Amino acid sequence: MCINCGCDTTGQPSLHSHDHSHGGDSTLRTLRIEEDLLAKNNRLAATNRNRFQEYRLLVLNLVSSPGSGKTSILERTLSECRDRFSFAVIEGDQQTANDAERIAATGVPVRQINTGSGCHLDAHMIGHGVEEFDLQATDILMIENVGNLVCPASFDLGEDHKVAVLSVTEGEDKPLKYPQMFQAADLLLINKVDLLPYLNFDLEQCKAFARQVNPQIEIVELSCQNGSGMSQWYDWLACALGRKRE
Ligand SMILES: Nc1nc2c(ncn2[C@@H]2O[C@H](COP(=O)(O)OP(=O)(O)OP(=O)(O)O)[C@@H](O)[C@H]2O)c(=O)[nH]1
Ligand SMILES: [Mg+2]
Repeated sequence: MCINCGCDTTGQPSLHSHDHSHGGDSTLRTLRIEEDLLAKNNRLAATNRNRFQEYRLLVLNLVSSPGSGKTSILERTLSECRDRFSFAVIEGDQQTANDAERIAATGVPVRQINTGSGCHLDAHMIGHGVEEFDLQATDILMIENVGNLVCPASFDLGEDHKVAVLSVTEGEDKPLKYPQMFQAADLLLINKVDLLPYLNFDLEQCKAFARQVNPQIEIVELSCQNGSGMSQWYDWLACALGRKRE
């Protein structure tokens, strides 16, 4: 169990061999604290969701391991879609404002949240994170979560969709190894496909693994380096916003 964030809250406590006592009901207490933590987050996420609904704002939570290309995808998307949609961005990282600076260079309003030792964004952070945005004038709020394929899966931020990003340098088995994240996502962006000629990455196998853990997941292959597949992603954004505004 992660002591930073209380993740693994929905699963069973991990088993280990016992030649010692746990001193009463400490495992039970740990589970209760985790349940309280998630219940509180879920309440705040519901408040966020109601607020976003008032503005019919499409909210996406981008989740992935570090370096899969979340910020690069956002940079290209914001630059190429500035005439189609108005955006705001929240950047989550443990430290630095590097990603917020990259987004600010596109001219889109951005807020950096540093989580310190924390390994995910939570609903409370997002509630405060949007305070300075003009939500009335915004179509799509992009939230780039902390790079981590585990903990962000458990924390609802009030988003409409989690969008998982997996780059081809990470190996095609990641959906099987980290199923919670791929089960929680509605869309999988497979990024860096420009690198496929140099790798032993089995794209079809990766897609099959993703569908094995989540048969409903939509998949877009793209490269934000050479632009291939980006228009499919933009079409997905337009559809998702359209559904939100129906
Ligand atoms: N070849 C190639 N490189 C890419 C692509 N997308 C991103 N990169 C590179 O991958 C590295 C990481 O990209 P970022 O956009 O910073 O990744 P990130 O997911 O935002 O990283 P964290 O915020 O640290 O989790 C950078 O060196 C990018 O230039 C791509 O489509 N193709
Ligand atoms: Mg980033």
